[in-house]
Amino acid sequence: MGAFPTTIHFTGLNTPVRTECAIRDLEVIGTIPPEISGAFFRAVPDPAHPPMFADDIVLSGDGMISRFLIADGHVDYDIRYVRTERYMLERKARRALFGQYRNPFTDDPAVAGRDRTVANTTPVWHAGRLFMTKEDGLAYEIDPVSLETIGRWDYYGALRSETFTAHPRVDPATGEMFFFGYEAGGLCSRDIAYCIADRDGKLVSEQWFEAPYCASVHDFAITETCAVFPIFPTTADLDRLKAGGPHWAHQQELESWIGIMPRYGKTDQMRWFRGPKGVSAFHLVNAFDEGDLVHLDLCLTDTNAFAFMREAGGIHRMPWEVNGALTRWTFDLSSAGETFEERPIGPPGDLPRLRDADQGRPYRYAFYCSMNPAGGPPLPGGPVGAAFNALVRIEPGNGRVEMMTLAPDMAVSEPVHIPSAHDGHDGWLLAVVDRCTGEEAFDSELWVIDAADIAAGAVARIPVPVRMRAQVHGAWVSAAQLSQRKAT
Ligand code: V55
Ligand code: FE
Repeated sequence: MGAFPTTIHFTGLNTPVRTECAIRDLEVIGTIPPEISGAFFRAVPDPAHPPMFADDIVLSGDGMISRFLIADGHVDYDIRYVRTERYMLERKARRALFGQYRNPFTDDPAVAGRDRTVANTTPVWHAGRLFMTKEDGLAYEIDPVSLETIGRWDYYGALRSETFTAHPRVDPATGEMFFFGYEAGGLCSRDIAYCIADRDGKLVSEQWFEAPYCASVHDFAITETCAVFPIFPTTADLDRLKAGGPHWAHQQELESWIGIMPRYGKTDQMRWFRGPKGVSAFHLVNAFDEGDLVHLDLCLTDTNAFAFMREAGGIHRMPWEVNGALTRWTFDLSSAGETFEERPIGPPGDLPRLRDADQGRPYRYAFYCSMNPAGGPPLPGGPVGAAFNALVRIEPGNGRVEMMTLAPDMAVSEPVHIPSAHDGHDGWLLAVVDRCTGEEAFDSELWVIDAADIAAGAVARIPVPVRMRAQVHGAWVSAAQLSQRKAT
C-alpha cells in the first residue's frame, strides 16, 4: 500500500505526522510557574509507513518519543522515532513489513522471528533511565537528552519474560519498580512474570504464574503490602492468530478475576477473587491497604472500550453505548470466599493520573480524562476513536468532583502531575490540548493547569507550531531526576 487508509485510525487527530523535529523556545502565553523544571515525555504512535492492511489501527503505530523540556519559563519541544528493530527494518525496506496488530502470522516472511514491538505506549523513568514501553515486547531504552534509542532493555540479560508492561508502578518510599509481563512465555501463553527492580534498577525478583486465561493485562496495582492483578475477559487464541485473525476478542459472558498476593511474597500465595462478567478496565488509578482491606480504584467499563476488541467478540455497540464509572472495588483479605464490594466513586473516564508520592497509598486526589456532560459529539481521534474533552479531579475521601470542561471541538490528552515545593499547594498539571480549526485542521497547545483549581483552565498556554498526533501516555521527569541519569 502506497497511501494511508482514510479510516479514523489515519485521519483527524490520528493523521500520520511522521516528522522528527527540534524546536527551541516555544511561544508562551501567560507565565509558567518558575518551580516547573523538567521534562514532559510523551509516547506518540505515528506510523512511519502506510500499513500492510487497510484495517490497521492506531495501536500499531511506530512509537515516537516526544519531550517538552521546561526550565526558567522556557520550553523546548523535540520528537523522534524510537529506533525499534521493526522501525529500522521497515525504514530500510521503505515499506511496512509487519502485518496486523499483534499477529506475526500476517507479517512479510522476510521479518519472521524479528522483534515486532513498536514501543509506543508509555515513557517510563526508573533508576536514572528512560524507557519506551509497549506490552507486547521488551522496553527500549532512550537517551533522555538526545532522545536517541540506546537499545532493547532486558536487565543485562536477566529478564526472562518476553514482554514488559506499559504500566509499571514505582513505590515512592523504596524506589523499587514493580512490573509484570503477560504472554511472558510466548504468544497466547497464560504466563505472567511478576518482577521487581530495586531502586538502583537491578532486577531482584522475577516469578511466573498462570492467569485463569490468556487475557489482555494492560495495568496492575500495588499497595504497601500487596500486588493486585486484574484479569478481564478480553482473550487471545493461537489458532485464531494462525488463521490471520485478530489477537484480541472480548468475551462478554466470561468472568473477570482479580489476583492479590503479598507484594514481596511468592506467586503461589495469589488469592483469586471472582469479578463481574464482561467488564473491562485498561487503567487503574491506585490501590491501597486499610487493615485487612485492599481498595482498588479503576476506570471500569461494562464492555471493552476498544471497538476492534468488541467486534472481534461479536459485540456490536456504539462508543456512547459503553457505560462505566470510576469504581472502587474493596477486597477483605480476612474473610474467605471469592466475592468483594463495588461502588462508583466518579464519572466515567480514563487515563488516570496520580501524584507519584501517593502510589500504593491512600490518596487525597487524582485526575483523569472524561467527557464534558454538556458537550456535543467528541472530536474523532486517539486510540479508541473519540477524544476526551474534559479533565476531572476527584477526591475519593469526600466525593468532591471538579471538572475542566472544553468545547466540543477540543480534546485533552492524559495529564502529568508536577508536585509543588510550596507547602499546601497541590502542584501543577501539564496536558496537550488540541482544537479543530477547520476540516482536517488542528492546533495544539501545551496547557499548564493549577492542580488545585482545574476548573479555571490554563494558567499558561504554549502553542506548538507543528502538527501533533494524539499521544497515549506521558511521564514527568523533574530536572533533579534528570540530573541523576545513568551514563549509558
Ligand atoms: C492500550 C494501548 C496500546 C496497546 C494496548 O491503552 C492497549 C491501551 C498504545 O498501545 O497496544
Ligand atoms: Fe495504558
